[in-house]
Amino acid sequence: MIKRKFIYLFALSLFTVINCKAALVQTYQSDKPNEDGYEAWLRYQLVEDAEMLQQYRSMINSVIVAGDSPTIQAISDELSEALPQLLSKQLLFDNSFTDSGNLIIGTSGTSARINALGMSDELSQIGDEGYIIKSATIEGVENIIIAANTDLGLLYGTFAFLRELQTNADISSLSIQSSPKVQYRMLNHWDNLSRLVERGYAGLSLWEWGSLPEYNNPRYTDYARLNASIGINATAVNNVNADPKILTEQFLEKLVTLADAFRPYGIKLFVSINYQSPMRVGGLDTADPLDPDVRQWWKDKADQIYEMIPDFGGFLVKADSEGQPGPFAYDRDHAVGANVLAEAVEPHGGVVIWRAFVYSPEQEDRFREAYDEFVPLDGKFNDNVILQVKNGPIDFQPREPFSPLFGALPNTNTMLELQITQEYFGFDKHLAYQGTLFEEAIDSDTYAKGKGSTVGDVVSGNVFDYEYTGMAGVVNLGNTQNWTGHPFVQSSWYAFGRLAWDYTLTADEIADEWMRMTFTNNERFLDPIGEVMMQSREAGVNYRMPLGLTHLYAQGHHYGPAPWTANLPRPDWTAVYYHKADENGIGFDRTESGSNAVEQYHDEVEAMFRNVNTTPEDYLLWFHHVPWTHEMKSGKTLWEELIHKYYEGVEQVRWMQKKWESVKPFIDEQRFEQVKALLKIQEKDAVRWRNSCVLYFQSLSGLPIPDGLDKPVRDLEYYKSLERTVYVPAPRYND
Ligand code: BDP
Repeated sequence: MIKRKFIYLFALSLFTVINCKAALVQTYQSDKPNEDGYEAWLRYQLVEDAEMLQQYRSMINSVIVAGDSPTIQAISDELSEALPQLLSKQLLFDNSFTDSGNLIIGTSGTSARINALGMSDELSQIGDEGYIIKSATIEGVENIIIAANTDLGLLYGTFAFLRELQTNADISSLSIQSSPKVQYRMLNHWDNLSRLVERGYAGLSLWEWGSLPEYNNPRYTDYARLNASIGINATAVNNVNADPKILTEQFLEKLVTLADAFRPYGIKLFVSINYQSPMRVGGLDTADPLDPDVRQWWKDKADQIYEMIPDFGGFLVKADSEGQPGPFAYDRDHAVGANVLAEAVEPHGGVVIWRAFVYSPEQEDRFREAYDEFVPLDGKFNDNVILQVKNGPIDFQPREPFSPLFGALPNTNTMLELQITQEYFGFDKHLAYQGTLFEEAIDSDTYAKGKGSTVGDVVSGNVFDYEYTGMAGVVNLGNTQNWTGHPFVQSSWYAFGRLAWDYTLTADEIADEWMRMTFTNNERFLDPIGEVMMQSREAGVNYRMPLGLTHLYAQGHHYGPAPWTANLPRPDWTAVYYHKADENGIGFDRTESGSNAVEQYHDEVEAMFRNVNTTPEDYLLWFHHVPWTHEMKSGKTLWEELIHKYYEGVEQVRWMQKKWESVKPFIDEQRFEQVKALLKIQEKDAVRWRNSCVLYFQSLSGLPIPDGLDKPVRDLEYYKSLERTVYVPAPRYND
């Protein structure tokens, strides 16, 4: 009897197991084919919304592209690839005008039909790169037209139109006019000639120096397409810690192939140069900018480059920073140093982008340095020099106040440098959409000319009358199939381009666009993952360095926590320099009782940050050293608030994991599983960050972990040991 019962139970459980497995497999499988992410946001899948699909199919029957240039060819190629897939229908691509709806693309010079619409007023408002997309009745037929003043404007308009379809927008009465708000919308690659990418976590450099110039890898064109689709029009292809060899004839020839691949897509090529190039590859015995031979060498070099690449953008320069050579060796300042290069490229219409990322071991407060070095030079740079300033005064930290240089240089073209690659945000492992960080930086009010002089307004030349304007994004693109490693790093690349085009867009709307194009238009995906994206950066701040803490990273690779770091050759490489925690309190005093860096801001901002009560709590420890008992707005003590934030960060990651789990049915398995696995790593890392910091700060404050929060099981020594034992793959620092 017992035996029979056992067999029966065994059979029943076997049956249940098999059934559950079947059920699991069933819900597990979505009907989406696997994707490797190579196409990024240019996926051109069949339009998901049936009503919209119907609308598009009826409105677009023939495509008419006027003109004849490599850019026009690129437009035709893109449309003939995209439209049949998006609409799953055959269209005419032979420029025939049908009486059932056409897509007409041209300038008033190349298209008689567009010319006949008499759009000169509208066209005069959009400049060289802008576009107009609208519905227009021509010869009694409803058409959609894309008009611009140049072929490049048409290309941007084409991608914008495709975006409408990809995001399933209603196109029945279109009226879009758009033009970029800054001139140079640029990527900075920190790629070494060895193909290791500094702070890049997505494989080797895209640029295959070994097979260039002969082999034009089609990936270069896909790179250009993706960038042009978000309005990027410039790229510096090599590391700012530059190898002088980039200027040798051998490498210039290789660069020609890249420039040729980028040109149809409107992307100008820049190179980062090493300031000692005249010596290192030019055979001179000095690189003094005022030496006549050096001046001549740069002129000759520029002439040679422009001979080979007529639309070459110019030079990007990191000088006298982190050991890079520069004009200081000859007792010349940054302006003298930059101007010699500027003179060399000026006859060819080139620019010199001079970076303001400088800090020396002598300074009491690294925050102050760039401002103190560059403000006295305002007005001394040639007109074709642009100063490139990182968003914050230190270095791409999870949260920084804006750099006081924005708004302090009325006579020096100033552009904004943002970081897309997640050097300080968990590399290719953590989900941390940077759109919100970019938006926060861009929207910061400098008060340079009273309220409403945001960083975006400054770098677009609205506050001061800059000759050249721009934004640069440091990217990690590599030869990994999906370009960025973590699929969501693509969203920060996308957001950078969209914001560089129009800094008034919001991170939220950009995230929505990106998700629709990259994953699906299904609201059941968009709602939860939109929330995840919008909170992801804040989660990263919370589990690493909330309330204005900075730079608690392990030295070198910047991945894991090491708030205990002290006694390095330079104090500003240690964590204790930044948090200044002891048994009484924590934070960097930048008021008059400390470094007084707050004085670098315009009055209104200075007043806000100078006063502990008006400093937003997110920035509190950036500007004030406060006792652990300091009362926060919530009524908690600073100590309690800090610990709660650390715990909240971990909970946010767990919440992100749950949200991700909920969208399994709506996307392909491959990308679902990748992100899921990465979130698991992120959760583990977040716990490590939290416990390391909480235990370390507790060792100083002596205060208990607030009630209701689980105490870490392991002790501080264990977390310290992880700094030595956990391997972190990071090119240049470990390999
Ligand atoms: C820091 C990076 C370093 C870069 C430097 C820079 O750690 O690798 O070379 O910035 O911007 O963030 O020059």
